[in-house]
Amino acid sequence: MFHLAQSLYDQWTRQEEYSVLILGLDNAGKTTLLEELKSKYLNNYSKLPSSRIVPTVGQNVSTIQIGKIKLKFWDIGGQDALRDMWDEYYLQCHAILFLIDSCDKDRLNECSETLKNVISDDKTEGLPILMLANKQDLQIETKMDVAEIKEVFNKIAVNLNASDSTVRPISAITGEGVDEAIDWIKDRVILNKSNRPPILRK
Ligand code: G3D
Ligand code: MG
Repeated sequence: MFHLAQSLYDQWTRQEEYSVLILGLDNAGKTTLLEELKSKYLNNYSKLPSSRIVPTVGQNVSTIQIGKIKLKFWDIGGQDALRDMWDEYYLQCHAILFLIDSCDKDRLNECSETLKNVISDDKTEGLPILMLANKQDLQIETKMDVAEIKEVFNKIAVNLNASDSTVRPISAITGEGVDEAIDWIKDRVILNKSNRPPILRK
């Protein structure tokens, strides 16, 4: 009897944990975004100054609590050599955040080809994909606005039949757009949980 009560109690108190991959070319702002998430959603976390954010080798992982669920973010590095390892994470994740540097027109083609590779991999089929037009705070002539970025990236997602995706503006440095991005991800992983069930944590 005690065991039954204990197991029911365990089930009630367990929390759903969903993993979110943060992908994008090197320099897109992935690690800066993770720092912003930590400082916004973790108690007593002081953000690293941007001078201390170095190119990511290996992975940065952080888990935040949003309402009743946990979101575990994985920043796994975007340099060319590291991109080959992304697919090892696809089957374990529940959503993808794909960061685009809105000020780097020169690498737009490389960036869109990279997104195509992500979406056309069978292992990402059905995953919610949130494309973030980052660095919107910068006031420089070469900055692409969200409409321009949507024009390129929405088309890719639609052509490749990504089942649930959108493009949103963001600034990982000022934090603008971050809450809305997290809300989108939270709603989508819950909607998709029969396809990708969460991990239950105590
Ligand atoms: P990565 O992890 O995707 O490789 P980083 O990218 O987080 O290391 O960021 C790369 C550079 O872009 C950093 O500048 C960082 O401060 C800057 N950056 C990231 N997000 C934003 C943003 O939203 N706005 C602005 N203005 N800059 C951003 P440095 O100069 O340190 O290389
Ligand atoms: Mg990094």
